[in-house]
Amino acid sequence: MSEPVSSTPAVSRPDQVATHCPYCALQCGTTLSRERERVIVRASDFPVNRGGLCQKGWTAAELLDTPDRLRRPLVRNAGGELAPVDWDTALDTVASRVRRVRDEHGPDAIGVFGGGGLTNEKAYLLGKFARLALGTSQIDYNGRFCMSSAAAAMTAAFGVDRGLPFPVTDLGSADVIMLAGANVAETMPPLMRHVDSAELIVIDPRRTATAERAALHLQPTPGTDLALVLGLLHVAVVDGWCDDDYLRARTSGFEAARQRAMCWWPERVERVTGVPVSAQRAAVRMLGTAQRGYVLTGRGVEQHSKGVDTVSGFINLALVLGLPGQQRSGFGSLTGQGNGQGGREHGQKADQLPGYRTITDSHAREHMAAVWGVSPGCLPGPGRSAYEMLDSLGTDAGVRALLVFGSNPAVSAPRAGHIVRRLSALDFLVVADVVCSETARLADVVLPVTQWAEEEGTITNLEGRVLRRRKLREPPEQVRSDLEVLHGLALRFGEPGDRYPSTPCEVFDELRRASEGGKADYSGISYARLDAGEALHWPCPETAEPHPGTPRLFLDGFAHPDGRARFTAVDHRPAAESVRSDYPLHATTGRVLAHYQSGAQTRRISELMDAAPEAVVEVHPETGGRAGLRDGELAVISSRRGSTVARVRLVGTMRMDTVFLPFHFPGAGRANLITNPAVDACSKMPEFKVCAVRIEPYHSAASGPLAQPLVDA
Ligand SMILES: Nc1nc2c(c(=O)[nH]1)N[C@H]1C(S)=C(S)[C@@H](COP(=O)(O)OP(=O)(O)OC[C@H]3O[C@@H](n4cnc5c(=O)[nH]c(N)nc54)[C@H](O)[C@@H]3O)O[C@H]1N2
Ligand SMILES: Nc1nc2c(c(=O)[nH]1)N[C@H]1C(S)=C(S)[C@@H](COP(=O)(O)OP(=O)(O)OC[C@H]3O[C@@H](n4cnc5c(=O)[nH]c(N)nc54)[C@H](O)[C@@H]3O)O[C@H]1N2
Ligand code: SF4
Ligand SMILES: [Mo]
Repeated sequence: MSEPVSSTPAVSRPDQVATHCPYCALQCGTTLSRERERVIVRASDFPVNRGGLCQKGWTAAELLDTPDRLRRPLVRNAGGELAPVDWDTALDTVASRVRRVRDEHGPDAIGVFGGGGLTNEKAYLLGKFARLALGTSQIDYNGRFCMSSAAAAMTAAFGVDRGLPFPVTDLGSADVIMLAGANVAETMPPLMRHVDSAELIVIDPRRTATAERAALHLQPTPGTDLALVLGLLHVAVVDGWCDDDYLRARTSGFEAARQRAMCWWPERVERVTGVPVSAQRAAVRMLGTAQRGYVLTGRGVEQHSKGVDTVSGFINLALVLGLPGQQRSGFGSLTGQGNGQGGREHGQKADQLPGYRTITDSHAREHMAAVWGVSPGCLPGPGRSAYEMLDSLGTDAGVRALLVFGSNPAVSAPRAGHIVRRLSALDFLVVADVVCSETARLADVVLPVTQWAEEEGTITNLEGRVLRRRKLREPPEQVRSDLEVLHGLALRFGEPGDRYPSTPCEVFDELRRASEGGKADYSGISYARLDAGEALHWPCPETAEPHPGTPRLFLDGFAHPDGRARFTAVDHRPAAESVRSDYPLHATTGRVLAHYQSGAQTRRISELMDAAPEAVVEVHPETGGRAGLRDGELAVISSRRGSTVARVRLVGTMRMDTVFLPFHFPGAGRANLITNPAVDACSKMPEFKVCAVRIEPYHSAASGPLAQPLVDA
């Protein structure tokens, strides 16, 4: 059934355009206008945000003209400085240096690192460029750090992975919503409008702004969600909340999952997680009695070395209660980046080809080879995952020349100190960005690219709806789009120019064909339909009558051959790193309202810097007291991988065994100096959300490398 036509009209006035926020996956609808010399952002009445925006959204235009915006290509000169050059010089330098690496070490010595903020067109062309023009298997992207655990678990359970298999607006009719490891009040504030009328069950070690709004807050030890959700499944079975008809008709594999859960009786779960038995029972009762219940996961439960199994645990719980694939209930994972959904469908992931196809599948290879006009044998196989690729940089068998489009791993990758050393060990580093990010500062060539309000394209939001990004104004003179950059580079690698179109609409038309017949089928979607205001959720195949798109997946069956959702039998295990006497506390990391990701964009916006100027660490007052810390003073937080500096914020609702650090800050304030790069064996997601640390006052710990606290380095 098609959703009502909604409000993303195309351009209505020359100085005004309907588009979407440049940041998170909610993709709030905005209207941009030029008023005198300024660009003004206003919220539009788009279904996901209904006239609301968060602080990041309404201040986004400031980045367009940030004083240190990149306006010329830069090449590192003999003196070691990044100096402005013309585009031909920059692109020729990239081509000759990359070719040299390829000649000496083979195509797999070239790596490409993409981003979930890139439009669908950019993500698609980047994957094609890597595999055809460079001939490398070594391409992955920052979405590996974001949605990979949820994607793997949802694919296993449902046969297809779309973050929300239903529109956001469906949440408005929910009576109970479980938010497991998601702090939407800070990470997607306008989403709160949709969940406000429901009773919330929030699972988070911290009492977040979201937890404040909850009817029930479960506050587990970081890294114990799998035990917790096994306990919830146990309670659901024992207390009689199973939907037996649903289990029989729509699922398979329940018995094995049930048996595992039977070993996780509530008292045992309380000992492991710290969540009282009564709270476990209350949570299951709330969801069990709900007429319209939803279970949603976020990065809090996913960014672990057992992230996939943990998400599978939450899916098992949702299945036993009969929620997924129903009109008025469901399971989903909240996609993170602007194009976090589309970014994982079009082939910038190490193991994927466009249309959400698997690169090792011979039919998929044949299909893509035909679209690209090459033989299937030309297509490389799967490459390394994001952390594995970064860890290999500059090593003998690893990647020696790297091209980064749309990520800032010097700040956002786990064990960032090590990753900066690896980036520095490369023979050659190229970064395309809008500002000179911490990663760009390490590069040999920096390519200045257009920003959201200066380009056209499409984005797929957290509900699988394809949206149009539209252009308000021309970019600065010497700035090119990522598509133009890829086109220019491909020519220099001897590729025919028409294989790399540089207009978004042409790329999209090719992407449609590439996706045809794949899981994420976009073939029935066109710029014309989107510009007419149609709400199109994939899959949307090309059919004789225009296909209405698929706002709700799985209503008639799950995407496995037998139409059933699959339970996965999972069991709990401890975090990759346990606390011990010299590192007695758990550290977890995440986000604050005012900043986005590595902060490359939001640290340049004055209102956001006023709101959150520097790295902080949240600590329970008693824990702080024992460590000799005072509110507002600097502390050093150390793990086996390194130390970071942050200003102490004593928070009475913190667990006494846990500290929290946002990861948005650079230099010595990088939370990722301490994080654990242990990855999930299946998804290769790093364990951002738990590691063992100690905390001490800055003045008693500082020496050498920490001499300049909180200063960008
Ligand atoms: N303001 C802001 N909004 C954003 C972003 C941003 O950078 N800033 N980024 C966007 C992106 S890419 C993403 S992926 C999303 C992420 O959105 P969220 O998943 O909501 O964000 P996080 O803050 O990473 O993690 C959510 C919560 O997990 C909790 N947590 C930590 N460890 C554990 C644990 O072991 N178990 C449980 N149950 N919870 C735990 C943290 O305390 C935190 O409150 O946000 C998007 N929106
Ligand atoms: N400790 C810890 N670390 C984390 C996380 C955590 O919770 N804790 N979360 C992880 C998650 S979920 C994510 S998504 C990652 C994100 O971390 P990053 O990948 O570093 O994300 P961004 O800061 O958004 O980096 C995007 C970069 O690309 C630039 N850019 C923006 N748009 C474009 C474009 O169209 N083209 C090009 N070429 N460049 C562009 C921006 O200026 C910026 O420098 O961080 C991960 N790291
Ligand atoms: S919630 Fe996300 S999309 Fe909406 S304004 Fe904030 S950052 Fe932008
Ligand atoms: Mo993310």
